[in-house]
Amino acid sequence: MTEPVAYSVTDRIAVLRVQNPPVNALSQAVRAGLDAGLARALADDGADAILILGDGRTFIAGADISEFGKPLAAPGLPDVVNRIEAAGKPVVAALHGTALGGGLEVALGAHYRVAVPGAKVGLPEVLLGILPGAGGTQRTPRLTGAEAALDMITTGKHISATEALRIGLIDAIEDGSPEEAGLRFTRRLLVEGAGPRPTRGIAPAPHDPALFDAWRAKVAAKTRGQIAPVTCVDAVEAAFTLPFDAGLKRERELFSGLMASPQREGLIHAFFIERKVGKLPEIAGVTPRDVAWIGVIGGGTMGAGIAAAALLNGLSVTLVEQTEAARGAAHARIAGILGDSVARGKLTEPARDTLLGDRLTCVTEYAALADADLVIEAAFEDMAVKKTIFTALDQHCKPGAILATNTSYLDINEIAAVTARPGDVIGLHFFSPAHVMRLLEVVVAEHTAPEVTATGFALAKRLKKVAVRAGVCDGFIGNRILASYRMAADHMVLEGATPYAIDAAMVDFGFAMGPFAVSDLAGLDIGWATRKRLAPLRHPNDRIAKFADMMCEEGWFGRKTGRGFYDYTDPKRPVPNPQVAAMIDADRAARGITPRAFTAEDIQRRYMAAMINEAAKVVGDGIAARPLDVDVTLLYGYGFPRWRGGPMKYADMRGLPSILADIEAFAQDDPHFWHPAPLLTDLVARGASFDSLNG
Ligand code: T1G
Repeated sequence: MTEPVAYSVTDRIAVLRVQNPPVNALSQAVRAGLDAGLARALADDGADAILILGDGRTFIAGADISEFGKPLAAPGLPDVVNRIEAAGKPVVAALHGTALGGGLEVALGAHYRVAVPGAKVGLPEVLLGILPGAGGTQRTPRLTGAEAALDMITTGKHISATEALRIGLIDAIEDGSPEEAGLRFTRRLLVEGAGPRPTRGIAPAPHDPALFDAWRAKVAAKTRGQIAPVTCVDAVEAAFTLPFDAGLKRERELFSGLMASPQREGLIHAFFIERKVGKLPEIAGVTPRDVAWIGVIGGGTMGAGIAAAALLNGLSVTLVEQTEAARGAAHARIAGILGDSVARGKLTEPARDTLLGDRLTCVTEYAALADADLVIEAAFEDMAVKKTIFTALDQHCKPGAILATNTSYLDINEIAAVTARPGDVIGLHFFSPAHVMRLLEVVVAEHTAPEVTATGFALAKRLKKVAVRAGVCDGFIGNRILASYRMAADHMVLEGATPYAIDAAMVDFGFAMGPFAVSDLAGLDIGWATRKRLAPLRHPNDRIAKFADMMCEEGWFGRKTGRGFYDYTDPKRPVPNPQVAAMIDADRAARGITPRAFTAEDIQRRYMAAMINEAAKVVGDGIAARPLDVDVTLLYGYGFPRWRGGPMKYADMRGLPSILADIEAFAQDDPHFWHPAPLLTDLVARGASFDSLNG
């Protein structure tokens, strides 16, 4: 076994090389190794300086997150960093890859920092619901001043070596390997006779309380509902109000408080499931097919968004539309999206021109797709339309080309059956706007080959999306669960809650938007079409709200028509549409309902019960492989608050018996809608959690 920290001496410089793949996380063994290496270097008469660097792809990416929640094994990181800082010989950290969290804190304990050009640094603890707990909140502002430190620590963003140099966080950027760069820099220090330079010795700027109040207000508004970001401001402020050691103590207290919070638990869950979601036995070791050139059928909002996402990530695109006019409109739509990227500084004008000129072709002939590696159909949601398209694709596309549909609910098995290659057919369900939303449901049909599924996941990675495996059913994972909690929201309106109270309660819960505001944004005509489509399949006892139909009959389709549940006369400040209440009243009256009051808690409990119950059915039916697939879907596609970890994690943390009790109580009033999911009942009976099924 390799040692976690290797020791060697070159040119009278002791090199401590951290070797803990894949990211050199600061496990107990690495902390102990750094401590031992430091002691050895200090006692080594052959070493005049000490260089810390990381082996492999990165410097140290932070504390070992998998140790969180377990008892802390000595030595603690703050002590290790303090001992590095107290060293009597100059200590240099040579950074490459990503020096993050505790990794950067080790570097801040060192007396000098040099980075190779591509290196990035950051203090991303806030994204895990905590704060830098090994001196980062005290040392960073001593080097960079308050503003830059607050910006890094409250956002968790990674910054480039150039930016780190500009703000004073590092001392130099040097070419070469981290070892070459580090040795060259350290040799120079020794020649200059530079000695230890502890960061704690730097006097912070005078305290400006107004600055911190302003940051607290700004951060609270931006990260509504979260406790870590504002606590980060408090910790940084301590660097300006307390002596160094007292500041460290304050940081530790605030850190421990956050470590114990449920938000930390939710965020760490989110971190790990995001990495686990693509690990599926069916594609383990399966080599994906090469995809360099994709075809897109349909240049509407969805098709254009998919094409733009592909172009922005290095793929060539051929888009097929039906008419010359539609072809031109599609090209203009894609050009518009790429133009936005230029405006936001994400793309240069020449790069955009190359993409539009050389990488994108918009045509009206399927024959142009003969050499495409993968085609994504994003046409009108109608089975007959899809069948016609897939028949044509099957004729025109080369053998081995993957034929994907972006349908959001249609039966992909039925679509695949019109081709002679059902093994090559798959669902790739993007979310609108497709170049922005990170979620991709990879819908695996009955005959989809594992290689094709693996290609779906590889494509998602290429497009910087998070892919979730879903099975075929109406709505797959996300929209099927949405249909259920959306229905529960409509029922609450029929019984007496206002759409606005429901939206407010769910925003208060942590959602980015409430369900009615979301419907307005998506377009009320979408729900209307769904209700019409499903009408023949409904049971007579289904309670389908009529008020939304009445609104659509008025031509109110939400934001795009200026009116829906809200009035968008001032698009920045929507207000409740005053005419909606009368429609809801009419719907209630027709059903003989006397409205009753709902508290925010009533709303949240019922909404979450519907979501969790349907999610448990989705897992039980095998549509989602594991509860974590539901969590990732809701986090990345439906605005679920990340700090709650996802609906299944939320259910586990609240306790499954409590969720089941709510569902059973609702079933007393409405036995037609509420049926406890067998999986949930089973887990409660066994005293088990959803997480126990995550593997
Ligand atoms: N601890 C444990 N495992 C980690 C890890 C970590 N810090 N970082 C990554 N991994 C695992 C990850 O689960 C995956 O495992 C593999 O490494 C590759 O990761 C005291 C308290 C470094 C930018 O928040 O941002 O320091 O799936 O797939 O895309 O103040 O990982 O292969 O089994 O993400 O190249 C602060 C978190 C900790 C950094 C690399 N640090 N990591 O991205 O690979 S808190 C972080 C990342 C702290 C101190 C505090 C990224 C990355 P597996 P990957 P990548």
